[in-house]
Amino acid sequence: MGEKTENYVSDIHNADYEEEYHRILLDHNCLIDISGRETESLNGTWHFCVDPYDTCRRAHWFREIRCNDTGAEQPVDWDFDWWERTPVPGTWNVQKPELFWYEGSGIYMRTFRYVPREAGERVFLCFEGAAYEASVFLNGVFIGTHNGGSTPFTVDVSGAVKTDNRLIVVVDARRSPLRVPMDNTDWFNYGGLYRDVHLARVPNVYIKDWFARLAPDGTFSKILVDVAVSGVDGADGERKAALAIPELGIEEEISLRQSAGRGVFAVNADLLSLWEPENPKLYDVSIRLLPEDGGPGGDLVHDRIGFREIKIRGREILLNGKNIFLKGVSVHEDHVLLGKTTTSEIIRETIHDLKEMNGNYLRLAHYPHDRRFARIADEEGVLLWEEIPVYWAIAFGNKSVYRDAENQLAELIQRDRNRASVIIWSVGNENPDTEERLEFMSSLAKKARELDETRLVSAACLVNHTKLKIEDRLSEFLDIIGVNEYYGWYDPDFDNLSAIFSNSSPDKPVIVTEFGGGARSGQRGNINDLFSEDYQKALYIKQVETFKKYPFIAGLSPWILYDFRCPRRFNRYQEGYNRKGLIDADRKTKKLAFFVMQAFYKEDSHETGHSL
Ligand code: GCB
Repeated sequence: MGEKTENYVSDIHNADYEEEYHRILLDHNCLIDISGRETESLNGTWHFCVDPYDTCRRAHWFREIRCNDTGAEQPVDWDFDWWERTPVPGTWNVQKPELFWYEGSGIYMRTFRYVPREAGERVFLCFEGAAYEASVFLNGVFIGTHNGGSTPFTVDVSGAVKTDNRLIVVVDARRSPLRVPMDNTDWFNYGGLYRDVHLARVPNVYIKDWFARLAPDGTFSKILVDVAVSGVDGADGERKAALAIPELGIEEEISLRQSAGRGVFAVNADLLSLWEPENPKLYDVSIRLLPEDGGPGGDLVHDRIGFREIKIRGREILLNGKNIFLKGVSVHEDHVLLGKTTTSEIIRETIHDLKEMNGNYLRLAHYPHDRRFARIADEEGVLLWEEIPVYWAIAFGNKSVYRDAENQLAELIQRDRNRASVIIWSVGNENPDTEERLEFMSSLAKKARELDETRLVSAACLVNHTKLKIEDRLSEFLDIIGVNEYYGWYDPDFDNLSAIFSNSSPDKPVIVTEFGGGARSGQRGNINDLFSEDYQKALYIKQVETFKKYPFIAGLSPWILYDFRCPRRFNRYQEGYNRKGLIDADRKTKKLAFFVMQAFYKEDSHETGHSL
């Protein structure tokens, strides 16, 4: 805060106004599990206004105070109910042409009615994603701020909610070197309240979080379920929680010491049918918190959950004890009409395209995609790599940047750890091999294991171009080494690719997390014409022929399934898009290289040396 002179006016002289909104941070500690609950949607049309100077937060517009202390009406600069309407979920960039390049703050406002159903119920507002920083205000009161553009956050508004409510959310989409991702990315910076918003009601004592998985003990028949209860009162009483998986005949009660509010179910499930791509078996699983008097009611969460084991053995990836080759492709969350907003239909179409390519695996790059993705992948039997946007040159030396990254990782893991489809947590992409980065990303890898001991940890790394070798000090901390390489594109000397693989003897599986080249859909030519489909096809043929020779390659996710918007790409073929897609940005028109991957993924294991 600057010096308060006699002519000080807080709204215009307080240069540190943001401090006030960073005092209550909504992070993974505030998250509650909402995927297993009935929620009420707050989607629809909200009022919206751009706020390039962040005046709503600087000048406290959200208080909606029209009169000064003496009661005189003031010439206020806001008019929430008059402002235009915009869809939520929605990113402002695609609502109208003049907002396409807008990267500042935006103010969203809606009203809603709330009528309590049960005495003592708690009320949460749940946001699936707001890019990048979001400050939430309810009925004129600041509730909290969340950082990170792709993970969910929830906020307890039990003390602030009324019958008629005014909800204001300021979303700040500025790019900054101190954010995760930082200001330079190879994708479009969509802003806004672009994912679902819900209201959730829970009893005063409620299940905050739960984690159900197959015990990683190689028996394939033991299920572990952690449960964390919140809102417990009375320090030393006992509460019981009951787990039910009817199809497996499982009904189990455990006692939770209220002071800790945590417990673990460990149950035998001899009849378990394991989840796998060919048989994505899901079970109805529920947990009920039994009321103290042992009667009916009590908080209940339920979900459809698959059980499987993912491990590595030497250079192999084992799913349920069997070697599996990850036949994948990378994909961004980007849509010509909707931007970063997605729908269940779009997700299903994406999975359909993967399956048409004979694939079984998707790399969801470069940030957590919509919650529904993993849920649908669970149903469809698709394996997933999920990633946080620790991309390129993050401010690795900065402690608050680390906290932001670690929190995004924790929010992602808490959101998706009940999803069998997710097999890999990625802690980043293409980062320079410096000391600071090693410290930062190895800590993230440790954190991922601490939060979830049942999945593999990886990162998409660069190769050592000088030594022509797979070499990155981070690999010591990973289960799988991800390798991005662009031989035949950014690195024209294709022979170097074989040199890199021949010079390397990794002690763990390698996934080629990226390779590829640009092609404008419909642009034909010969195999030397950059940006033609023919060039891209020839490049893919050479790449897959090379991969066949190296059995330590346990999976592939070429770059990328669909062309996507990118404000760094403006040549005549690109016109604002990264054109490395195997399918055009229309998500329909397949390029020739698509069929190269389709044929490669169809091949038999003994021909390739891989367990395809
Ligand atoms: C990469 C990045 C990816 C880019 C891609 C490209 O290595 O990981 O985000 O979009 O290259 O097209 O250059």
